[in-house]
Amino acid sequence: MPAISLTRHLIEEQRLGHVTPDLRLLLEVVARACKRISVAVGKGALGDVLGEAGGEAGSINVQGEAQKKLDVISNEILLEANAWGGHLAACASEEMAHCEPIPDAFPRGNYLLVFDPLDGSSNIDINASVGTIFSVLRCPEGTAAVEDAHFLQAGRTQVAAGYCLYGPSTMLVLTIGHGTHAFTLDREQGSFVLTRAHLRIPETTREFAINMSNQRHWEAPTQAYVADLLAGTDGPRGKDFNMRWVAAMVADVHRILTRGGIFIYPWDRKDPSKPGKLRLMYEANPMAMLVEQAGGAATNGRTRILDIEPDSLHQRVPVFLGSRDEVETATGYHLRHDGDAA
Ligand code: AFP
Repeated sequence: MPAISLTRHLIEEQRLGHVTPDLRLLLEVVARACKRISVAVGKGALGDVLGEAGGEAGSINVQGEAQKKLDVISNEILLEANAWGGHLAACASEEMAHCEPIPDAFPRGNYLLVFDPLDGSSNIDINASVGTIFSVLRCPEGTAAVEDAHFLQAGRTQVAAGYCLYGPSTMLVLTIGHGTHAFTLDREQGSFVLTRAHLRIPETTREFAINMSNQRHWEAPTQAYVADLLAGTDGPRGKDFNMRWVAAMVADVHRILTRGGIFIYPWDRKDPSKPGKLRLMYEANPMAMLVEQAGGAATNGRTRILDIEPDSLHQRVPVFLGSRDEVETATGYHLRHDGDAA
């Protein structure tokens, strides 16, 4: 059986009516940009790509976080690659305060692209996994000048979502609403090859991912849920759980898509002004679509992530995603707590 490239996969999806020619082009362009980012990441210390952006003074992004050189390089690669193809109306990035419409010099398409150009960038300097996360929305019909408000659509309206993981191998994981599929970059050929079609997340799990150092800041139902996981066979769950934390959501979610588990970044009291750490549009929505398409579930502890109506481009949310039964259990702790409190 010959290898199925990403190009062939998308052409077959187009024949089935699952993807328009413009969306196919968009996804090919994003994949090409990810190959360029993969090369930049792979150069490491030899490529002058490590460390902070902005020289001595440093550079801070709209999230108030220090930017790494590779954050800036990856952002520029994605913007440049998507500017001229005629498939997009505008891009929004975790690294930019506002959306960036396609320059007037180029034709405008009907899609909006949202991305976190380099997720987990604190891992760059220790040579651990990082990734790019992206989401595609339709530009509302009749939009003359694209503004941030046009991006504020619930995650269930995404037409495609994916990530590229720059790990020991580079992998693109993609959904266009017909299953979640994984492609591995063949570095000799320079193309992504389908290596796992229709990923399925096991419904039950014995593995969880959370940054335990924040434990004292969590709200009561999150404390109770994790305490019961930690109690193992001695507690109400009656089984032992294992824990993993890569500190790059792409890598943690990739493990869950591969062997199951629950990923949690809950609300905490460290900075009560922030309703969670992760961004709805750049991280939670695309990952929730990929996970649901693989048979898993994703909530903010109370509500399905994909049903949250965004109120701003850089909105943050708590995230519980992965194996369906475990996400339902964790969500149950929060809903019961709210019910008791009421
Ligand atoms: P950066 O891309 O800004 O480094 O953040 C990555 C991330 O948002 C997400 O990928 C991780 O799950 C999470 O941060 C790790 O956060 P902690 O450092 O608080 O554990």
